Amino acid sequence: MVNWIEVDTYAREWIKEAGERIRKTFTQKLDITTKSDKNDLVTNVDKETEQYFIEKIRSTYNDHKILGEEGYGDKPTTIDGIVWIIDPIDGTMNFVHQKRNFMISIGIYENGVGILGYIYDVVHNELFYGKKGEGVFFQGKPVPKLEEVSLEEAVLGLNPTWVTENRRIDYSILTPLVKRAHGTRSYGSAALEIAYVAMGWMDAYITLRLSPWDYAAGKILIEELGGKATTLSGKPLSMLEGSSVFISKPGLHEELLENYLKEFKE
Ligand code: 2AM
Ligand code: CA
Ligand code: CA
Ligand code: CA
Repeated sequence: MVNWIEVDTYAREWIKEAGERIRKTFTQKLDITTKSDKNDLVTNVDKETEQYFIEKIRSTYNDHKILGEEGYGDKPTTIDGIVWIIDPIDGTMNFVHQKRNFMISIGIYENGVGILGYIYDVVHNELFYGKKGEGVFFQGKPVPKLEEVSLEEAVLGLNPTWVTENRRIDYSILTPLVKRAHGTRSYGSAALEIAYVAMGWMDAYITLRLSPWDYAAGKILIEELGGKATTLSGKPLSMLEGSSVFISKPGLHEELLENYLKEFKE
């Protein structure tokens, strides 16, 4: 039997300490490199933070597996057992340019089921936390369930580049969606945007390509609150490979899938 209370206690302690370490780097010079393209950055702090978590987890739970963005984990090929899915800094572009609007994101899964989710706003020292069957909490206070909303009343999170010409989706599909929505926002951190939907600060989040560490924690929070977390064509999200991501309040999810997104090809 897994002692989830103990796992939760450790996870919080490590997230807090990792956050303190990241805040201390604000006055230091960063070592920045690019990955797949010019928008895809990684710094020494991303790598050191992931290594910090891995060392803590391995020395405490040697039977747990770790999937981390920067590749220092186990690169699991199945989702069996306990798997920690870690994004040490979600929103690295924001970390580099703004020193704000970035998150530590950790989802802990048991045989593919999300049990504990943490999205930690390092700069504000604020934790969005969810536990399967026990609810979602922001700064320790319970977060209400998500309620239905129409597109006209909704604020959508999406990246403006998807509404220009791009290879993944015809902008003629997204343009009317943007026009009908009450408003759109783009924060540049998937974990932050999913946490904001959980809080009701936005109503949906749409993005064309993410990896499991970007949404592993957020999916737990959203589903615990009665929201939906799927691909843009409505399929389940995988914790082993990436896809498009569509996070939404109930009702709005069905409306957008039916009227705008269901033709999306992965
Ligand atoms: P990251 O900062 O951890 O890389 C906006 O860029 C959001 O998309 C961030 O949450 C970012 O996570 C994520 N993302 C996923 N794949 C990306 C890529 N190839 N380039 C830039 N951002 C990416
Ligand atoms: Ca990255
Ligand atoms: Ca990320
Ligand atoms: Ca990252």
